[in-house]
Amino acid sequence: MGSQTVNEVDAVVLGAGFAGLYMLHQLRSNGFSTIVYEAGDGVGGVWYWNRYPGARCDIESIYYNYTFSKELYEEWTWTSRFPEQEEILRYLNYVTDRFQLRESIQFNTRVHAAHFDEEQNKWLIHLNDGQQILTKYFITGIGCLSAANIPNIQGLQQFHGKWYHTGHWPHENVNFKGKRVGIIGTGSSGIQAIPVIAKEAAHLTVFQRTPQYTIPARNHPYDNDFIKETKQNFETLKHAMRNSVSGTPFAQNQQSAMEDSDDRRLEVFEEAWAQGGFAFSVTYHDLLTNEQSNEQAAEFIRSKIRQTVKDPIVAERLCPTYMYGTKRQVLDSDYFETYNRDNVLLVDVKASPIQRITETGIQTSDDQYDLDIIIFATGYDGMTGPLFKIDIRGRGGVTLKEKWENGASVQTYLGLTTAGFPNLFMITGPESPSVLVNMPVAIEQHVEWIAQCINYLREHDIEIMEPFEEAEIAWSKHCREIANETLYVKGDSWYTGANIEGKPRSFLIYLGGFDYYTKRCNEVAQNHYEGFKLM
Ligand code: N01
Repeated sequence: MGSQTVNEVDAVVLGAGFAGLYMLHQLRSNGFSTIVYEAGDGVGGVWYWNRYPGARCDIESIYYNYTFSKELYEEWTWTSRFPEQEEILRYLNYVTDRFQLRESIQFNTRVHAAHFDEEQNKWLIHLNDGQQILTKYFITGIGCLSAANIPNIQGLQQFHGKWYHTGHWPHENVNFKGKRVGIIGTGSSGIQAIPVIAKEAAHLTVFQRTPQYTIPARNHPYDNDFIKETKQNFETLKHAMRNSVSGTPFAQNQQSAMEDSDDRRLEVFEEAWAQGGFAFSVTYHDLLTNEQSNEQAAEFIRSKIRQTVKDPIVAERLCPTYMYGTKRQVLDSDYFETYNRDNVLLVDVKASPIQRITETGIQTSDDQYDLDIIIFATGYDGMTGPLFKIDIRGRGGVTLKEKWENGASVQTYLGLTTAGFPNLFMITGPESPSVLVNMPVAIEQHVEWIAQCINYLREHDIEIMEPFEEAEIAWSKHCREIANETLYVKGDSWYTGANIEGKPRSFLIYLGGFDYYTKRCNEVAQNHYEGFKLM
């Protein structure tokens, strides 16, 4: 579509990542004129933006891909267990070309506002270049983690060196050779980047606020026989993933960690540790519901840190004390080992907080650290952040931010729709299973449901749909009730919004299981979209 002005389309989709690409494919296949707006100059979404050293997915590649096309699954061959950013980006470009999607994507274009016009029953979409586009269906595929959090640390503008956020990494190579690098943040991004940068930089200072429970990924190349067998089992695999709790074909042990003897539990943890990946998190069913079980997992990981890190003071600093898993589980490659290197220094910024950034580096309450490069691996304003960055207004000109009281009272129906915002669909929206499910599988389920729903509206001559308020009140209550039975809500993480200063605390992920969620969405559709006003 290039830079051509579009006056009206059936559907506008935001974002050309896993979600936007498949949504486009579905809508176009069903005969709806559709345009995707993408802020970047290429497809890929999160995999387009996150080009930091060491960036790779921590879901196994044979599961972290589309399953809607058997041919596509057979055509593409992943090279290793945990795919690198560059390989996933190549895959998404392949998909884009394979299904001729590029022609319907307008790149370098941000949507800054979307207002529902009650007279026309259409959305008026405002683009950053001043263009306006009218559309019947407005669908967001902007991910849960696309609004970068760059902490407001005094003095950043005065810094003479270079600085980067992991989620806005430059396309050109960043050269660390001979450089003194500082990295703030030890979440998934920081923990992937630290071992890689440490090998290249002259010196690396890690500014850690909260240590992490991280588990070895144990990445390895795939062998041809394994790939062949996986492709042959495509239908079984697809069925297993789409009917699972987490979007991956892993069964959770149904036992409590407290039911096993100390020796047996140790064996179970050791086996999972050796296996790597997310095996550890499914060793027992109650690691995130029973504090005693949780502590067993936590202490096991602490023991591994103490065994790995040679300096006992550094090892203690790296030992987390919060409940295991209440921040997202991290997988690493040689993370703790990196602290045995002579050129790596760990600074505990909880004990001595960062006070400001100076012309030459970072000053904490204890010391000044001279740096050439500062990396912010400081995460995202998750879930609501990407949606609130856009001025989305529904009926009566009410913004989504106002309706949801800045995040304090988010209410959705199925995590897909919200009352007062007709024909707005949010792929992996707040209160859907989203980030606690294998994302491509969660995305496919959402996209297929939305596409089927839009077909239904066309077939039945229905102009607009939006949920009844009672339906979304019930859904939100259901989400909160399940979450409150878990330890997740007790953690300070981006899951709860605790990572963003002033953000209302709220857990916005549906924890009832992807299988149950899918069943519920299907029931709603089969019952002629019960819970929705169809007009
Ligand atoms: O962000 P995070 P992330 N001063 O929020 C620290 C996905 N992901 O980009 O814990 C000092 O997890 C903060 O400290 P604290 C994945 O879902 C996946 O790493 O708030 N420190 C924390 O250590 C992941 O969970 C993959 O005390 C500050 C860190 O910054 C999500 O993205 C790879 C600070 C932020 O950690 C986000 O991960 C990468 C401050 N002012 C990401 N502000 C894979 O698939 C924040 N911090 C592998």
